[in-house]
This record gives sequence, structure tokens and C-alpha cells, in this order.
Amino acid sequence: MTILQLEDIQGILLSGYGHLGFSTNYFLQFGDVAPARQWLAETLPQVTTATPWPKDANGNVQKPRTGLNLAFTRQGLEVLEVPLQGFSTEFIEGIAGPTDAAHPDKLPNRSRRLGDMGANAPFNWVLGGPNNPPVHLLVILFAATPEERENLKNRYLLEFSRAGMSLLFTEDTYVSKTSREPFGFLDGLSQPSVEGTEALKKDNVQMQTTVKAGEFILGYKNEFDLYPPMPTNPRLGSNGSYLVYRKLEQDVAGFWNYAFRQAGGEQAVAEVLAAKMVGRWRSGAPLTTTPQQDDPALGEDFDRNNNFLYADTDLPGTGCPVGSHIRRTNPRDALLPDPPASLDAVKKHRILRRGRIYGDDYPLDVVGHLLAIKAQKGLEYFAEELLQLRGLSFMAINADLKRQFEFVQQTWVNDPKFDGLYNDKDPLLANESDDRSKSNSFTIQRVPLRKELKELPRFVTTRGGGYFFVPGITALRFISGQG
Ligand code: N7H
Repeated sequence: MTILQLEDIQGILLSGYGHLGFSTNYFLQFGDVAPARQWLAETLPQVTTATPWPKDANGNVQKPRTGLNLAFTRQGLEVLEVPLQGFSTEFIEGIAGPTDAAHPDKLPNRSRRLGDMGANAPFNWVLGGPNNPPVHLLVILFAATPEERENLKNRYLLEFSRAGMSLLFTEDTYVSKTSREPFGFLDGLSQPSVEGTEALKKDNVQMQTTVKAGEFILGYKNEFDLYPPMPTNPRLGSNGSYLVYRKLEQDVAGFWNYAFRQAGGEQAVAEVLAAKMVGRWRSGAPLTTTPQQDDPALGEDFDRNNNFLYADTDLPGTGCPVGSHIRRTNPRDALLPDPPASLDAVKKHRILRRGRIYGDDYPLDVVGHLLAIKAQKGLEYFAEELLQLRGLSFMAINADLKRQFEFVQQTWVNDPKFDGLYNDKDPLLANESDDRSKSNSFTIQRVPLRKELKELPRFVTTRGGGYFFVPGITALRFISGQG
């Protein structure tokens, strides 16, 4: 049995802090080393760990009202003179690296693999690209209410300036009250169940086996029964992990315009096409379980909404298309050669998702909302009401950036030949080409004839990114110079 050192693990590794719906990501640069280290040392006691929350006299869990987690880039660790031996190559090179000083306009191979080309290219990013100042530190604040977040922000902004740190970018994020992401789908349903955290386990994972802690936390055994590679210095690696950050802008009007156009303007058909692209209905109900129509009660039912596999009931994809977003990013038991081998292979490519939304919240019924604006303004197509930029502040935790996040993004999201397909990349994420004739297709398996959606426009654009190290508490103490 794996016993996790919860008090040494930053809380974000094991919790999405669902009750702390308001958050802010601060991207910072250190100034002088001494005040930066001192700030870290003083801030350490405030860092939220994975220690179970206390219970009151009646046995009710006393959840904290705020939270704080810290993550560093390679450049940040370098400035603080932290030894870099043993950190992974991907982390050292960075999400938009390695750059070639002789050819600064050349797109790194990593960007190609991740699909960060065309409008997604790091040259165009607002954060984390070659044209942006290097980020050193990510401070993530969490609060139960907007007022509490405001108080936290004011306090930390003052502290940053006192410690000589420069603020490069601020991103306010939140968990939507309706748990809907900007396209209107229920989100936050499927997460791997981590060994050693049985007490935290969601109800909806019965059909999925538990994943070894070393897939997500350094210092524990992974799915190969090995310890994941980690920083050589013994005080640095244990209980830490790597965090992927991606600022993913979503073209909500564009997504629904495309679905309605393909559906000849019929809402019911547009809803089916959109659900096919995602793999779930907007309510969260999985298409594999309820292929013909939505079942909102199933979507909301945490005992059932993630309790499904593909091989027995839906191998050809007539319910949940083979190339849909959720089937690519977690193919469960559907891959060759057989279901047990598939489940075993897939376990080595899981990520813990910690994404939140940035930009204005939409009402629960995003399609109804867009239809109302369209009617009110007499428009032919949907238009973003206020042209508010909105999207996913994507975060993922994994112990091995290459085998987990990068594999999912390159081999499952961006591979047009995924699982026997021909020219289909992820329909939501992978339409990076500006030339629509070279664009992605999406196949909907049907009997007797499959349907193909063609020339998918770009619904999601990468606007920023970074690879970060989330140290354990012992490591934070070491980084802050306290030994
Ligand atoms: Fe995805 N979406 O809103 O449509 N995703 N995702 N994702 N995603 C999931 O199961 C979405 C992105 C995964 O276990 C759901 O919680 C959008 C990236 C994985 O069955 C919905 C964006 C990567 C799963 C969305 C986006 C992933 C998953 C269903 C970008 C990794 C779990 C709700 C703007 C590289 C699959 C749920 C499983 C589920 C959406 C990005 C991965 C609704 C809009 C970049 C592993």
C-alpha cells in the first residue's frame, strides 16, 4: 500500500479545490535573489498542502476559505541558484523550447509536436513565448468568494513589490457556478484515481482502475513499478511534480456557428454534432452510455456519469466517435490489441486536470443564450455578445511531461491516424491550419454510412504556455535557502 506524505505535497496535486471557485494566476519574475528567497521562506507556511482538512466536533470537514500554491520554471530555479541536475529535458527546454539562437524564427520541434503552429505558435503568445519576458514563478491563489480573492490579491501584490518581484501577467480564473466550460459542456467529470488517495476518490470511477501515485508525484513508484526520474539533489524531488499550463482561447460563437451550419440550422442536430465532437452531451452524459439522446439526470449523477468503457458496447464508435475529444484523450479499453492491454497502456498516459475558466461566465444554456442574442440583434450567425475573450486556463499535473501530457497531445490529440482514422485530429483542439482546405475532418461512425464533417475551423487557439515544477514543502524550504 502506498502511503503519501500528504503534509509535504502541495494541495493542487491532489485536489481541484472545487469549493474555492475564485482563483488568480500570477506569473512573475524574480528581481534580486535575497529578497525573493526571503519572500519564499516567509510565504512557506501559507502554502496549501494535501494534508486532510480538520473536522469540527460534529465531524464536518472544515474546508479552508483560501489556498496558495507555487510553481517554478527552469529559469526561475536558475535565478535562485537551484541545482538543475536530474530535472527532465522537457522542463529544462520549456514548452516553447528549445530555441535556436542562430535561427530565432524557427519553430521548435516541440511546438510542432504539440500543435503550436500557425496562430497557435509561441511567437504569437501573450505569455511564455520567445517574444515574452521569461516567467520565473507561478503563484496560484484560490478563494471561496470574489471578496476573499480580492483581499488575497491586494496582500500578495504588495508582497511581490516589496520582494522586488515583477508581475508579468495576471489571469483571474474561476470554476463556473454551473460547472460548464465555455462551449457549454459540463466539465471536471473524469480524473484518474490516484493510488494512496482512496479517501478522496470520486464516486464515478468504479470502472477505471487506480493509477500508481508515481504517475503524478515524484518519489513514488509509477506504472512501470519504477521511481520516476527526478532531480538529483535529495531535498528537491520528492513529493513534487510537473505542471503544464496552457492558455487556450475558445471561439464559442465559432464552435456553435459551425455546428448549426453543418446541421442546416436545426438546433437538435447541431447539439448532436457538438456532442459527437466532445464525446458527451452538454449535460455531461456520456454518448457511449446514451447514444441516441441526452440524459441530464445521468450527466449529473456522479455514481454513473464516468462509469463506462468502450470495448464491449461501443468499439466501432457509433455512440462515442473514435476521434471525439474524450475518447482520444482517454481511450480507456478501446485500443488494440485487446481491452486489458489497452487499459494497461492508457494508465501510462494519464494526466490530472486542474484547468479553470478565464473570461466572462455564460448562462447555463449557452446555445439558448447565443440564439437569443442572434434573434435580438437580427443576425444571420452567432456573435460573441461582447467579444469578451474567454477560454480554458488549462493545467495538468504529471510526473513525466514527455510520456504523459506530450504523448496525449502529440499521439492522441494531434495524430490524424489515431486508432485507425485517416485525416482526423482532435475536432476541438487540433485545427491549427489557417488554410481550411488543409484542415481537419471529423468522422462520425454510423450505420449504414459514416458521416464526415469537413474543414473544421479553429475553435481553440493557444495564447500562452509553460512547463513548471511544483516542489514539495521540503523542496520549497531548500529553494528558499533554508536548507
Ligand atoms: Fe479536455 N470541452 O470543454 O469540450 N475535455 N478540453 N483537454 N479532456 C473533457 O470528462 C475541453 C484539453 C482531457 O477521461 C471534457 O471531465 C476543451 C487538453 C482529458 O474520459 C470536456 C479544451 C487536454 C479528459 C472537455 C480541452 C485535454 C478531458 C469532458 C480546450 C490534454 C478526460 C468532461 C479549450 C492534452 C477524458 C470530463 C476521459 C475531458 C473540453 C482541452 C484532456 C467537456 C474545451 C489540452 C484527459
